[in-house]
Amino acid sequence: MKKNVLTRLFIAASVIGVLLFLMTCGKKEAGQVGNGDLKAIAEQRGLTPADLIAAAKTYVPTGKHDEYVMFSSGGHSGQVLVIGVPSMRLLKVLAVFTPEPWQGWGFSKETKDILKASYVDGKELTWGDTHHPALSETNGDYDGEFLFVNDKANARAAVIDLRDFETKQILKNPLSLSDHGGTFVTPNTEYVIEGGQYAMPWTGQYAPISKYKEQYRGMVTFWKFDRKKGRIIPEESFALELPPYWQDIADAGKKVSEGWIFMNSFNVELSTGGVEKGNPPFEAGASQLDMDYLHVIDLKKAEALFKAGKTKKINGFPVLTLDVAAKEGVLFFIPEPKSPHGADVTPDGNYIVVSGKLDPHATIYNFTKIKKAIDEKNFAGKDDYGVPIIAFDTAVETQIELGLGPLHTQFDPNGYAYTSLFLESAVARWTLGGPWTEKHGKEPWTLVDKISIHYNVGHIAVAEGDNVNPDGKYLVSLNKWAIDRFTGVGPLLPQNFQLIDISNPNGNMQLLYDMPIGIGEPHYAQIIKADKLKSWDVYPEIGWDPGTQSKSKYGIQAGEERIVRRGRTVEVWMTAVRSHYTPEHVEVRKGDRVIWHITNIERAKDATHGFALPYFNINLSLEPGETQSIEFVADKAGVYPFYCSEFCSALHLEMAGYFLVKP
Ligand code: K7E
Ligand code: CUA
Repeated sequence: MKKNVLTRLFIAASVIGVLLFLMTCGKKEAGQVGNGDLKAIAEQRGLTPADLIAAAKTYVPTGKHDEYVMFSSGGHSGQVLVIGVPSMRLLKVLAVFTPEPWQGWGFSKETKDILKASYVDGKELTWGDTHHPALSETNGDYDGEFLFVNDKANARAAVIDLRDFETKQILKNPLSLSDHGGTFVTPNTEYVIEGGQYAMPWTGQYAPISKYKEQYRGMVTFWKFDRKKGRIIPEESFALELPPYWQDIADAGKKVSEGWIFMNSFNVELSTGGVEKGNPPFEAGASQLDMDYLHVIDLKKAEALFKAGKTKKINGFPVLTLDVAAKEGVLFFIPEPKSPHGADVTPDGNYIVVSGKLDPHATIYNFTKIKKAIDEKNFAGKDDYGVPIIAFDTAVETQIELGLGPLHTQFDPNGYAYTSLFLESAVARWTLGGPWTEKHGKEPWTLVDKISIHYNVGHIAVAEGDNVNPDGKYLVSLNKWAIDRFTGVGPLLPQNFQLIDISNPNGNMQLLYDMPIGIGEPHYAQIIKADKLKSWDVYPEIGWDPGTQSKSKYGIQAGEERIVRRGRTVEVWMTAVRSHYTPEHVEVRKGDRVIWHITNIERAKDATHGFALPYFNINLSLEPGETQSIEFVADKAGVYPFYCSEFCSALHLEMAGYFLVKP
């Protein structure tokens, strides 16, 4: 407390110093610029010196770009948010699991097909619950090539190509309808990890809740990623059967622990709820015991067993069953304080930080100790499913009391770790042990600072803060509650992203900015250095199919436009360029099947055209060079004006045509 007051005074004093500097030295140039006087504006708007410093640290002038880009889950929207840091400007909303009209996502045939492939038994899904975006990595560092994200609601995993920031693939998990431990990647993106959450019988099977222990199961799926193809290869992917403990967040080992996966769990009690029958509700039933199990998985061994054909096909998907995993030394458990959340591997790969939602400590496990116990078969018994248990004291390095409700941890280059404190509405900064503290001459495993946030932080994201080379500088606190931070917008409030300056290793953290998120509950985000992203300005060639990232066979050049009838099918090849479509009239007969390909033949950056067709529920976004198709039955006679839905030029309103359906 005392320390906080002192540091605040210190900050205020130094800020006033800066302001005095601004106001006195070179009065006209600094204090009085453009058509305003800084001091007068600050007074008028009630801004403190600290506010002005925060503004100066976040403001990005027009035409200048942000230093970092944050990829945040879009929560219930089923999308991903792209946000500039430190300006906290929303750059884009990437359509993933949910149809998105502006991008034509889920309206063209190509994008409909990607969504359809992820439906459960063909049943349409129109939302997603995105939790954990994961950037692709090379040697444990973000490489800016791909992004992955999971949908907790239906256990799906998506691949986004960061050359055009579009979703390329969505996979339905074949085993479960529930995931949470995903997506996370291995240090060279060999595998995309998708762990389950709520145990259930394998998808499509029924088992009464009384058979929970025998027939309900958890799982973790290892999706094999092919970087060249930019796709997950389901045929080279496999899963691991897990006991019906509710598996939670996972992380891939790195450096010394590369090849290992760490995943926590809750409900080792095997509580099955049923409060209406007089049973303890889940919240109590799943918190009876003092310990749950940290899952430690030898991925290399699991992969070898899969390749050796030791898996069993379940729902057509290869699964390494529990008995094989336990017998062959693929899976190990270590007790962790009850109801844990977060399993974060330190940048050096040697420690795994697990927080206890109901425990004020972060527990730090030492991978070297875990590995030694496994090598020496130093086990403290087995669980009911035959999985070897490593004793808590054998594996733990230390525990640090951080505050109330610790959840997730990230790192910086100065040897600090940062942990969100949900119940306390704060972020804690503490020192790592080992070589980190030796290098920086600090007291190891010590809480050094805390900053209040508003309110109830879930995940935090530090710039490059979960890879092997954290950048630090900025931390974004992804807060669940906003309460009084914004103008009232009804009882459903936006969530609050708070930008925090963590750049001074010897000073305090400083709150810089609030960004409301009005699109769902974003859980996790990753922040990458902007210059690592190599996005395309326009598609490489005219007639490009983003679905395959290659030339579409339906792409055409100017002059190749045509309408061809084959029986009851009419196929249209159309071009779009400022400011007309060719052809402008398309006439069919009622009942015809219409297949319509449109190519934007522009080469100028940002020269996007739309294609809106009433009644048939179609809107496309055609970026320069792109070809997209639509397919529908002209089931109603009439005249349908179509138009360009992107304001592309002075004569944009004239970019239109008539679709005529003869009775
Ligand atoms: Cu919200 Cu990572 Cu899904 Cu924690 S999770 S907060
Ligand atoms: Cu093309 Cu407006």
